[in-house]
Amino acid sequence: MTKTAFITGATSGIGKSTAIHFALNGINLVLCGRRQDRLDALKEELGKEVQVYTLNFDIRNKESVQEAVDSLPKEFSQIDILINNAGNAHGMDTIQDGNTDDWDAMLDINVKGLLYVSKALIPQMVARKSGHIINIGSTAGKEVYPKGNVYCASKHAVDAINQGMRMDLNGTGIRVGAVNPGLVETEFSNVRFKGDEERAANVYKGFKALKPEDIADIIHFVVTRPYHVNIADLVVMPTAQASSTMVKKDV
Ligand code: NDP
Ligand code: 8X3
Repeated sequence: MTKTAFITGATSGIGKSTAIHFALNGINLVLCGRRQDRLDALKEELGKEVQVYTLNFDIRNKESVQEAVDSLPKEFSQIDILINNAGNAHGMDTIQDGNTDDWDAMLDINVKGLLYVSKALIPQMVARKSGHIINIGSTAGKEVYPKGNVYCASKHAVDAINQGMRMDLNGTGIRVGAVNPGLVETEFSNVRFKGDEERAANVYKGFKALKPEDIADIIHFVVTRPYHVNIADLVVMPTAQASSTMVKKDV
């Protein structure tokens, strides 16, 4: 039976690549983000392969999240796969120099937004006794690096929520797992460094970073395992990376 995936943060990077990969593999899509032009372009492109519906909302706003989910037309209202992907780092500063608006953004989007979307979609999965939730964590949720403080805290929270969700949903028929990437070349660093293109590009210079397609391929592998197989927690890094602070770069 054709499945439907709900992907947050589908307008860029990992979410966008996952949408493309899913479409090429026959999974219908509900694509979410705030940039309408990008949602429209994706609908136009991927609509040639599968059924696509787009939702424009800010995951920080719990009323908007619920309204968006409630607005889904009947043919998209059964969500089989939830990819909790929307998120970013905002700034990279010591704790003493950190910007409190950046802290709010990271905790409100990466943690609370993920919770709001999950809260809106889990009841229907529980009622149907099926569903698959993939939480996109990070190596930053497994270890902390200098100046990563609040971003790492937000991703450690995703790690905890992933474990807690899996426990609370045990026995409901819903699978819960996390995919935790290391360095992936997306718009992530452009957002983190607030449009400083050179600083963003430097993050991925001198080694072969992961591409969003690499993560999309892994996510598709995770969601296509037989029902009794749940990939609970997966960490993936570029070969050149050994930890958040150890990357072999050719200079
Ligand atoms: P991108 O910046 O390329 O994509 C981020 C996506 O999140 C965009 O589609 C953006 O859409 C969406 N988004 C951001 N804020 C909001 C918001 N308030 N409401 C709704 N949507 C929002 O980054 P990545 O693809 O790299 O990041 C995706 C996930 O992967 C994040 O959770 C990130 O933490 C995680 N990750 C990234 C790694 C990396 O090295 N790149 C490594 C490990 C994890 P729009 O702006 O249209 O709303
Ligand atoms: C993104 C990976 O190392 O830039 O989550 O924090 S890192």
